[in-house]
Amino acid sequence: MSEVRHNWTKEEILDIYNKPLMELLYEAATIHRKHHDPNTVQVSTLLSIKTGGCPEDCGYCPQAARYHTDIEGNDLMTVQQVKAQALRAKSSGSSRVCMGAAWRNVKDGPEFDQVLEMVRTINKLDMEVCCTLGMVTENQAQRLAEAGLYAYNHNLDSSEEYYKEVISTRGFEDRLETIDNVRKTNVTVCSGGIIGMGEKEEDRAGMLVALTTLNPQPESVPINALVAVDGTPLEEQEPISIWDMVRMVATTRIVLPETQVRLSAGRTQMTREGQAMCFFAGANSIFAGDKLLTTPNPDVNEDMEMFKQLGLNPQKPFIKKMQPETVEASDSKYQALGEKPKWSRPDHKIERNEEAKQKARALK
Ligand code: SAM
Ligand code: DTB
Ligand code: SF4
Repeated sequence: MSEVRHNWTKEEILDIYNKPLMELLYEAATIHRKHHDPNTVQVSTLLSIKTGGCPEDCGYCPQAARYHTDIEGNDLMTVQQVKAQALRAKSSGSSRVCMGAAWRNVKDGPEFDQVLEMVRTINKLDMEVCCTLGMVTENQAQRLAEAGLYAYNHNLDSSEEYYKEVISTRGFEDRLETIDNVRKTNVTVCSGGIIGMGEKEEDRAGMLVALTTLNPQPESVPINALVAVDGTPLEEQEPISIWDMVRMVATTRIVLPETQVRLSAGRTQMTREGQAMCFFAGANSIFAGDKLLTTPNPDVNEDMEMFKQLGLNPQKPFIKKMQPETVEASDSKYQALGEKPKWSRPDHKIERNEEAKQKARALK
C-alpha cells in the first residue's frame, strides 16, 4: 500500500501534474488499483432541496441572488417530495443522494428540522445520505450525524489565494472550520473544488495541498469543471480541455490514494472517451441524473450504457463504511443551541463580481 501523506508541497504536486501524460496515467492507475476496485464506480444523485436566492457572491454560482441568471428558485422541498426523488434515484442505480441547499450556513429552526427529517427518511431507504448546506457548527453537524447522515459536502473550491478572487462574502478558513466540525462527528467528509475558473495550475496544486493536509483526508473529493452560466461573473470562461481534467483527476488520485475521486460538474462537455480516460486515471465516482443542482448532466440511460461499454459496475451502498443509525427527533440527545456563529465576511471588492451584480441591477 502506498503511504497516505499529509505533507505534500505545491512544487511536488505540480511536478506530478506536469509529468508526461503516459507516465502520469500509469502512476495514477497503479495507485488506483492498490486501493480500489478499478471496475467499480460509486454513483450519487444530486437533489437541489432549496434552489436559488442565496446571499453569497460565489462567482461561479447561478444560485447567487445578486446575479441575473435563468434559474427557477424554489422554497425548501417537502420530506415527501424528497422521498419520492430518492426512490427514483435508488431504482436507477444510485447508492447516494446528495441534497444541496442554496444557503450560506445552516440556521437552527424549522427548516433545519425538516432537513434532518429528510436525512432520516433517506437513510431508512438504505441509501447513503449526503448534505451540502453551507457552513455548519459542531452542534449542527452532530444533529445531522444523529439523523443518519453519511457524508457532508463542503468544497474548498480552489487554492486559498484564488478563493479570494472568486468569493468575498466568506473566507477560506470558514470552509476549513466547517470541515473540522464535521470531522468531530462520524459523518464522512466530501470536499473538492472547481477547475476552469481562470485559476493557474499553481492554484489547482494549492487546493490539493490543502486537501491532503486534512487528517484524515476527505473520504471523497469532487472535481468539478466549471459550468459557465450566463449572468454569473464567470460566464465568459472558456471550457477547460479534457487534458486538464485528466491531469487533475490523476494528480488527485496520486496524492489522495484512499479517497473516492468524483468526476462531477462538466461531464456534458466530455466525450465518453474523455470520461473513460478519467476513470482510468482514478476517478471512481460520478453524479448521475439529468440535472446537477440547476444545470444539465448526462442522461442516466446514457451513463448506464457507458458503464456497460466500459465494464464498470455501480458501487453498492455502505461498502466503505457501515450504515449510520438513525435516531428519531424525539430521542435526540442534542438540542438546537440557536448559536449565532461569527462566520467571516471579508467583503473585499472582486471586480468581475461587482460587474455581474451591476448588470443584474440594470436588468431589474
Ligand atoms: N451553498 C452550499 C455551499 O456553497 O457550500 C452548498 C451548495 S453549492 C452549489 C455546492 C458546490 O457546487 C460549490 O461549492 C461548488 O463547488 C459547486 N458549484 C456551484 N456552481 C458551480 C458551477 N457553475 N460549476 C461547477 N461547480 C459548481
Ligand atoms: C459538488 O462538488 N458539485 C455538485 C455538488 N458538489 C453539490 C454541485 C455542482 C453544481 C453545478 C452547478 C449547478 O448545477 O447549479
Ligand atoms: Fe450560495 Fe453555495 Fe451558490 Fe455560493 S455556491 S452562491 S453559497 S449556493
